[in-house]
Amino acid sequence: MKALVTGFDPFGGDKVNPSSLAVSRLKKKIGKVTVVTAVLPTSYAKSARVLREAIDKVRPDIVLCVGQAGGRTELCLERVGINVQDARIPDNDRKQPIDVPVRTDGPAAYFATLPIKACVAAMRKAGLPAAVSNTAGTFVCNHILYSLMDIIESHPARMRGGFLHIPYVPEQAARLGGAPSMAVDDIARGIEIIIATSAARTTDIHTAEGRIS
Ligand code: PCA
Repeated sequence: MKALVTGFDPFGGDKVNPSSLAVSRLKKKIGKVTVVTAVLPTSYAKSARVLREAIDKVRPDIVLCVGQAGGRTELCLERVGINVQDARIPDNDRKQPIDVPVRTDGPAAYFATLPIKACVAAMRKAGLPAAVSNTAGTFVCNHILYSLMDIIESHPARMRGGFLHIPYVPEQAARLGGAPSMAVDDIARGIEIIIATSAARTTDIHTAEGRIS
C-alpha cells in the first residue's frame, strides 16, 4: 500500500509552514505502507495541478493533505471541502478570489473518505489532542481538499483522501504571543497514526464528534 502525504509552503508572510516541516519528518514506511511526500504551493491556481501530478506519479491508495491553521489547538481532521474560494489574505501568487467556486459546475461539497473518527480516536489514545473539524475554511486548504476529492471522484485508480489542519509550531507561537502551538514531532506522530489507521480500516467508527458551532 502507498500513501501520498503533502504539506504546503509558507504563506501570509510566515517563514515556515509547520505542515511541510512535519511532512519532511515522516517515516518512509509506516507498517506496510510506503510513504511518499510532496510540498504544494499555497496558490489557488497551482496547488491542485501539483497535487494531481503527484497522484498520477505515485498512484497512492491513500492521500492526506496537511496545512497550517494558526490558532487551532488540536490536530483537526476535516470532514468536508466546500465549493467556495473566499480569501481573507492574498495567496502566494497575490491572488485573492472572493466568492468564486473551486469548480464552476462542481457539487457544493465533497466529504473526506478517510475514517476520520477512528483516526481522531487513535491520535487521542496516543496522547495527542485531536478533533473532527467541520470547516476547512475558504482559503487554499479548503480549495485543495475540495480539489483532492474532485480528482479522486473522476480518477481511474481507486484511492481515499482527506485533509489535516494543524496548529502553529512553538517557534511561530513564540513570536505571536498567546497563540497555541504543537511540537513538530507530535504533529508528525499524528500524521503517522492517521496513515496507519486509514490503512488498517476502510469503515469509520460511529462516535459522537459533533459540535454546536
Ligand atoms: N494553510 C492555509 C493554506 C496553506 C496552509 O498551510 C489554509 O488553511 O487554507
